[in-house]
Amino acid sequence: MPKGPGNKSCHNVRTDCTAPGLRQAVLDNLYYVSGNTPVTASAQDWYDAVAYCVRDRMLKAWNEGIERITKALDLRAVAYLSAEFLIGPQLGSNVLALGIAEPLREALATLGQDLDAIVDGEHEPGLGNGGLGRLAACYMDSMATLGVPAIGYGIHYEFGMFTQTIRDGWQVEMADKWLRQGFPWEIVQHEFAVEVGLGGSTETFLDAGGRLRVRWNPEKRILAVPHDIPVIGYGGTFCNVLRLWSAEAVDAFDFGSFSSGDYGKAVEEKILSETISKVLYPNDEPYQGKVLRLGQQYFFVSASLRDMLRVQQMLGKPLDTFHTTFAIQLNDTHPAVAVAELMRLLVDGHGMEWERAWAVTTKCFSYTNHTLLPEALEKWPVELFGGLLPRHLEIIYEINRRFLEEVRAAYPGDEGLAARLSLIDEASPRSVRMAHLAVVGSHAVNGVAALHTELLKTHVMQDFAALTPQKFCNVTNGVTPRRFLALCNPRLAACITSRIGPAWINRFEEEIGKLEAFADDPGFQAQWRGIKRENKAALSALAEKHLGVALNPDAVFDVQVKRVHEYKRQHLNILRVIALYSAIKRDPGAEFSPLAVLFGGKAAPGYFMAKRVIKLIHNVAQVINGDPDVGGRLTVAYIPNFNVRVGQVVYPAADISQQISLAGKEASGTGNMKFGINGAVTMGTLDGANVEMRQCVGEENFFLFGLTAPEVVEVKRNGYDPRAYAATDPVLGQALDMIASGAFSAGDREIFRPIVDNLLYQDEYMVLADFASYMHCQALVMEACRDTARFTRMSILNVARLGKFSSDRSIRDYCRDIWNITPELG
Ligand code: 4GP
Repeated sequence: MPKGPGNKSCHNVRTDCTAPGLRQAVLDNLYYVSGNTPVTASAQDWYDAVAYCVRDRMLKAWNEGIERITKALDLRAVAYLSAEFLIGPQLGSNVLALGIAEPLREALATLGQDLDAIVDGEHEPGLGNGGLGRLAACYMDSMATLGVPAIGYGIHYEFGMFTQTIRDGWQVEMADKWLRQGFPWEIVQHEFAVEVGLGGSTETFLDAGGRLRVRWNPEKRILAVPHDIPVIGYGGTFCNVLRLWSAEAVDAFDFGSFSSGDYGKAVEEKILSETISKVLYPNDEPYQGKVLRLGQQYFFVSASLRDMLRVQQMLGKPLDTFHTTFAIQLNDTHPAVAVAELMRLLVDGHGMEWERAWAVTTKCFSYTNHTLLPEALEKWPVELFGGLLPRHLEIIYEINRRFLEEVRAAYPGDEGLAARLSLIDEASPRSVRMAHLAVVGSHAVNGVAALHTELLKTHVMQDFAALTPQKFCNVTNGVTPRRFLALCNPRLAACITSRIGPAWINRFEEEIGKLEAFADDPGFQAQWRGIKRENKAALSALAEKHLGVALNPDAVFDVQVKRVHEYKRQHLNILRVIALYSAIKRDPGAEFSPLAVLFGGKAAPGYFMAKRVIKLIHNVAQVINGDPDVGGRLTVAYIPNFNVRVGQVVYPAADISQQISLAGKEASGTGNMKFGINGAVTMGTLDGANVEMRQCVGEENFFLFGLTAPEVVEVKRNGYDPRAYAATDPVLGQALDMIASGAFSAGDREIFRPIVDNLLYQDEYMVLADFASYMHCQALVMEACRDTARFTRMSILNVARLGKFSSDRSIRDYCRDIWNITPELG
């Protein structure tokens, strides 16, 4: 009998996708997996029963996926190496991919259960900081949907991104124990565990053929155990795997110590080993000295490469064709040590000649850069690096020696150039430049938006771009329209499908433009507005429940959700809010269309200024929301613990999306795209992917303000003086004075002094320079919002014209320009 999801006549309890079959499967799981009946089951038991039922229906595609990679000799698969995969809640997206929402809903209803409530109750794995980790997850979704064989390799952190709670307006971090109640989506594959070494020393020896070889004798060994999570493509037929490594002790228990009575020592090794995958590091904090972080990076990279080599050997393919089996993508510099590790495995481990090994290595790797902030480019002090990875440091020196030889041959006498390009920064303390290692070891280097790639080529990596221009290319980011429209905004999705059919879900770029035909249709416009209002009401209900803040669903929802960082300029936004508040106070009777300004996002725990900005936003909110003169026309709210799940409620409810980083600082942004495809109109600077989004939607459908990247450079070159802006713009001057005078801190003039002083005397991200232009833009936004038909048209066109920003398009670009892989589907 044929089996598998989609075959409605099949009655296997693990594959049947009819409502009665699903009902039976859920009941079976409840009974046999959780040891419960519907009478005794908790919400968690129901969730588990449903999750296992859905997972069963993914296993056919999953097993076929693994067979595909391990059996097909001529297949090139992507190995996506990323220290972060922010995958978000799994149940809803897997149900969507399998297309079983309706029968499952029906089945659960007969058991007195609500599918949406079960989906909403999932605790998501927070295995990423923000954009970079979420991008990796969108790419996994697109690769599975397009039929690109891929393995995502990462770290199975025991504690993910911290949970943010707010106490008295301050961010307080709590550990994210995402595994506390188990994670039904993963399968632990003990048989593929590998040992990873750390520390120790190296020695040379002569091999049987009389060749000089090097051996690394690590001081310590840790077991890397793979946890596999299926990533199923839309349609449910193609499945890839996300393989996350967790660290265990090679010997969990030292019986010697135990029998001599030292119980603590008996388990010490276990505890030390497990710390490697214990916790995700927050970004936006200095890397210096975080030896554990380098340990994590090497740990997952080494385990992943050895896993790939195992596949290569299983296929019976010779090692010098390794690059034909795997295209290895380095997601930022976090996995860059892979370049040295693959060389070590090939040269030391398999006795390959250096030149051949280098040719294979550079054909395997490609590197994506995600940041223009110089402080975010990883550098490891040589001493720290050599202590942990002595053999890798030697290999990096050798790579560097050969590389600089080429540089000197091409540019004789230019020692300055050699020093700038070197993999080693000679300034004290000497350090290894991971971005340089990634560039030298890769055949392709890409930025994540056109402007970003341009700035990489002309500024951050100018010398490399001059040396090897052919390596540099751009792949503008994208987001998956499955999770960030079909799943998170079911009302809008149904409305779109009713007009243009369902093909947009996996052919977004090709299909979504058809919506443009309805942009001025009054009936369609009314339906569109009705949906937005319902989405806003849903978010309001949540805000009321969790924050006690009443948001008026008829107000314009103006939203900024993202990591809190000075370059993203949440403080520019709050200055605008203060200015609007002052205007109301000056003339409480004047007309003011209702506006709800919403914020959300986490600050790195050690980032003093960002945490103070969160506090300022809360204090401003408290004053404004409680002021009878405002009368609810202006409301401010901070949505705590912003994560994928919260995003899925926020994006569909926004009218205005705030993308206000200083031009030249945001590599791309992807929140901008998530808002846009849900019909929010962007208020933004010409930064990152905003530039391309504006080109696509048309300048009349985008609210632009602020300096351009070249203007930023120009103003700085001429000596930027923020105080001059505060002195000449009374609105700005007053907003700053209000903060400084304690208007939002019960008279306390100290608490926000660091913010005000920083803005007046430094203002690295030029908040004050862009303020007037931002306020002018604000007036245009309010005017547009009052013209309902015009604004609805803008909103529809934002969705219809953003087809390019599907991650499917990005993945096709990678396949064509970097990986040389032809997607099997679509
Ligand atoms: C982010 C960038 O800041 C953001 O502009 C970009 O859209 C995203 O990567 C994906 O490319 N970087 C990070 C990080 O999240 O940790 O460096």
